[in-house]
Amino acid sequence: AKEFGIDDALQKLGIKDINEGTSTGSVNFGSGDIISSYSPVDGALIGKVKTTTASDFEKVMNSATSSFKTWRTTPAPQRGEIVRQFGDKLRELKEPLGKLVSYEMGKSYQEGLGEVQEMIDICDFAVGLSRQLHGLTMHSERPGHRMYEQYHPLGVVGIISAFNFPVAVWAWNTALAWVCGDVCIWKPSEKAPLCGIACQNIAATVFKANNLPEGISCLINGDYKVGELMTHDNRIPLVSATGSIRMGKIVAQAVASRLGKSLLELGGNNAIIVTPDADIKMTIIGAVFGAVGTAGQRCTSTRRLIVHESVYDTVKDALIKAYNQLRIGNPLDENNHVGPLIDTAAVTLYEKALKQVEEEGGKMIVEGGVLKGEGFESGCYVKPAIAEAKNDFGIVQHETFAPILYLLKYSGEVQNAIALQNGVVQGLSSAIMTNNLREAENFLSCAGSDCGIANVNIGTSGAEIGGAFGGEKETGGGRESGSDAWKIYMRRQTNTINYTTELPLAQGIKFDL
Ligand code: UN1
Repeated sequence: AKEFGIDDALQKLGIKDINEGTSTGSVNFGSGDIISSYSPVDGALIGKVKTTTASDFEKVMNSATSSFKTWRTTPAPQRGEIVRQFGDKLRELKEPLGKLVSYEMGKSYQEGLGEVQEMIDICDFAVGLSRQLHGLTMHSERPGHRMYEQYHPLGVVGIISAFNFPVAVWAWNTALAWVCGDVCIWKPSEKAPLCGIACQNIAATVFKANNLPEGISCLINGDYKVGELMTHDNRIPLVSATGSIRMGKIVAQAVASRLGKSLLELGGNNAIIVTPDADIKMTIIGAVFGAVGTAGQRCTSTRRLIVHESVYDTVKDALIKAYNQLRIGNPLDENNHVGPLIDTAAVTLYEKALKQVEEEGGKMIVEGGVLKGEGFESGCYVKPAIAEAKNDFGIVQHETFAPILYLLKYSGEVQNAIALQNGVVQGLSSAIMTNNLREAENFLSCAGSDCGIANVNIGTSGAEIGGAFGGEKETGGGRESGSDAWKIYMRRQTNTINYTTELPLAQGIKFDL
């Protein structure tokens, strides 16, 4: 890692001590066990982080609730100005942070930079939004009355994020929540805790420079038990969680049992439909990036290709050719396309999935396997694989967080492909490759894709921040990032004001004293 400047990056991000347990600022009160973060790139220890105990959490909560009192009364455009400064710091630190993301998580350096760019983009979006937290005005049915609605800050927002987007998903939530006047407590994935420390350091610098309490941004560390401190705590009105469907069901039930709100962004099982009219060159780029980018560890990764029988062999041959050209290796080396999986546990799940697809009758057309030898010492590097399969295979119905692509065939009308695409429990992202307007519009219609994201002539991954991001069914129904996703971070209040000397009742009710 040395030759790629990791030491320098860590230093720029304020991560100094790899042995003592890295702690930062005043709001990381960790005094619990230590998590060691190892890089999947080379297996080396990057740093150690102290976890948050229940009593540490009380201190964090106190810091968050007292900071909320200051922050909620700071005018929204001024809150936007703080987010603008935060975005500027991210611009300054884009390279070291992108590098840390790449080294701790394993995605390519280009994708690491792209992730930081998403953070910058959402900051810009949030700055504009800070002057546009609009409510509606209504016409009262009573004379001399005015009715309107306003959005107030909600309170402490809990954020639970996953290892695969260790910094961007936090930023989508926190940048919006901050301009909305909320304070945030973030539990990053225990698989990428240093990314959390780095972001907290950046946020803390900005709050300090503006004489604002650091508790507007709080960090807690640890596994699901630390997350449970948030899901069960009724001082946290909203918990935003990104991760597996299994995790989402537990979070949703815990938060619902105290009638809190949750924003869930869970698994995907995303497909690209390739119709007879598809541009094959575009299809291959979109499908290969979607399937092997981030080593298949995006919730928007392409897991299924649903190909019309008339172009099936052409697509199959082009895919095999493209996969043969993939270079797998150190993601910091920009010559490589595919980096490692997050850890060896993920490698085991990948191997199990490959075994299962064959047991269910699938046929490998690009063989997988775990890479060994020089450069692959971490044991986390695997070969992207493609299997011909059927949609109703158990393994095809399941989201395996690895670069395995299932090739499915359809015949007849586009509706048959749409039925396959919708025939899974997940509903995050979907795409169709076609130059046929009738097929495209069918896919986008109410009888078309049932996903939160439906693209035409674009793959399933790589969404821009300007749209609302999330999905239906077991993907959890939440929407983050752009459009009007901000509304969930605020509480809505309806106000009716009477400026007469009479007190008429609504619905014309007579009540004379
Ligand atoms: C995720 O995998 O949790 O659309 C988020 C994309 C990225 C975000 C993915 N912008 O692929």
